[in-house]
Amino acid sequence: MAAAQPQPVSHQNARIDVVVVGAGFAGLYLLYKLRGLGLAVKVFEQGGDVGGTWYWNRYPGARCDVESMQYSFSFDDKLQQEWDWSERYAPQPEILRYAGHVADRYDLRKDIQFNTTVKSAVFDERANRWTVTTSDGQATIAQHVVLATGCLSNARTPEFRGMKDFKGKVYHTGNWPHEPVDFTGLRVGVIGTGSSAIQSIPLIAEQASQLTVFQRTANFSVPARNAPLTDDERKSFRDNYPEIRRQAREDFKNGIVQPIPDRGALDDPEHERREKYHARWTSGGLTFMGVYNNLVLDQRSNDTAADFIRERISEIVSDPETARLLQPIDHPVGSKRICVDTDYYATFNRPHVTLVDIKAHPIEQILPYALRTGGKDYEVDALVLATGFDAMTGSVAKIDIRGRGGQTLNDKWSEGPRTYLGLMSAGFPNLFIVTGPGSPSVLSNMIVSIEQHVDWITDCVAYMRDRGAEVIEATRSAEDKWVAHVNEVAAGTLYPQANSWYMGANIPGKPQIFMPYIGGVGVYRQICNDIAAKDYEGFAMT
Ligand code: FAD
Ligand code: N01
Repeated sequence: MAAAQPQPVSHQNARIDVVVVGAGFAGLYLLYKLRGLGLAVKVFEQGGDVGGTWYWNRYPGARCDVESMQYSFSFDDKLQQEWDWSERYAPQPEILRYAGHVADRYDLRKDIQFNTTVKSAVFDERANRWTVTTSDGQATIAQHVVLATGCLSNARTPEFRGMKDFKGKVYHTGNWPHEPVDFTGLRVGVIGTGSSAIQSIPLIAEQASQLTVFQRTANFSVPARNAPLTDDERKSFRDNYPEIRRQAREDFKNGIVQPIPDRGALDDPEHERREKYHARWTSGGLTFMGVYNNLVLDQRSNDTAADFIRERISEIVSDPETARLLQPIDHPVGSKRICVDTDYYATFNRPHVTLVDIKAHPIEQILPYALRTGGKDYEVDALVLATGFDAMTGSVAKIDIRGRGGQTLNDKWSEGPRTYLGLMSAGFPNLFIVTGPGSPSVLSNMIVSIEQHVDWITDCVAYMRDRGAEVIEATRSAEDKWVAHVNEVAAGTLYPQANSWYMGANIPGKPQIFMPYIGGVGVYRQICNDIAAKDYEGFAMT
């Protein structure tokens, strides 16, 4: 069957080698690297500027939870030596400024078309070219397409009965207005208690006259202990960057350099274990999960960490019933991404902050100025939806992608995403994905994973050019083996026990498959490098 052809209004771009979709960190680095090969690259970005995640998520308190000295590009030593991060975890405006600085520094904007959504990409098997159509009605023909569309870029608004009747303002954390939002004097309702909610709730509580938090599932959160970075701290990173970056790429499963003892939680007597948990709780941040090397592998070990956090919650929160509700009981700690907060639990001690359990009593209806649950109406003037994303596949699925024989990627992935290495999907030649399902991606410091994928893709394109190859495609057998491996590794951990967005469980009807690869960034990098060294084993190149 011939591939379906799009109906473009007009053609543009006489010769484009690579179309990149998205101008977050992945898109920016892709443009920089591919341009370095002398290729003609066109980036389409639906937002009005670069930055991706940091362009869209402008809610109060938004900041990274991987320390900024590590959550930053490593590809240019001058860049990492010159950029000054102000805090241990930079706030969103600063990360956005950094993305803008990267774009300006390497003169990237001239090849990025903003406010333009990629609608479809159709592969023409005779010409071996993709036709990419965009929201401005244009079609662009390119040899390669790279989806740098982001894993957490498709904000999800659940359907609540009566939502359209609500008379107040509604905000989604993942698509926050550019102008400041002032909640002073307002009764605010927040739906959700994931990372976005946990970062924003303490700040919304500063302004709101009444804050009601609607919680379906309690989450584990550890204190960030954010603080300004001192010159000495910055210098210590900068002086040691070559080794720190090497370790992040090779030695640490999640691409974050941190002390990880070579022992499991049950190898220590209880009092030592508690001391260690206390030490990490006091130093703050995601590294809490690195106290022991088996917390996501062994249930009993995990229980010790979960119990420790639950104890801290009951210590911080004065009202016993609120403390009980805030204690997660239905998933192992770390099987959903652990949250990192500043004063989250203590916020519930404020007299104007209320926690409502919508697991026991799901939201029944939204009324013009209230939210009804458990037969009771909670009055609100504004609603904040901190309800997350259609993660990992959501933004890809919104593009009508047609590969060989006109098959759509959505059809192929109808029972869950299938990729080889998270980088390509069989039947979709010359279409690459950055941090796609089947790669370490969201389980890692994403900039480490983005740089690794972009380097691999760029090397692959250069290899093809050097050999005069036109087409690269994952083989079905290599893909099948990889998917089986990804599932097998996941099954040996506690991750699949949680109803997480890693599993697609937050989207009604989405197939439930653990999407990222848990093998770790170092192991994964080695696998990718070995495959490239074996002339791209598992890929067909013609
Ligand atoms: P994105 O930044 O999501 O960029 C993708 C871009 O593609 C978006 O701008 C989007 O508009 C565009 N796009 C999508 N579809 C289309 C289309 N069809 N047409 C045109 N454009 C399109 N990761 C960490 O490692 N550490 C952290 O501390 C951390 N903090 C985070 C905090 C928040 C609030 C969120 C939501 C995520 C966080 N992440 C973190 C994950 C974060 O998404 C990545 O670190 C990283 O920013 C992803 O970059 P990206 O370029 O791959 O994707
Ligand atoms: O989204 P989430 P997020 N009715 O999916 C609830 C990164 N990030 O934006 O758990 C009622 O985690 C849902 O409840 P439940 C990070 O990787 C990082 O907060 O499904 N409630 C949950 O409580 C993170 O993991 C930072 O029962 C509904 C919440 O909404 C990822 O982005 C900051 C509902 C969604 O939580 C996503 O985080 C922010 C419904 N119909 C984000 N639907 C950092 O700190 C959903 N919920 C760096």
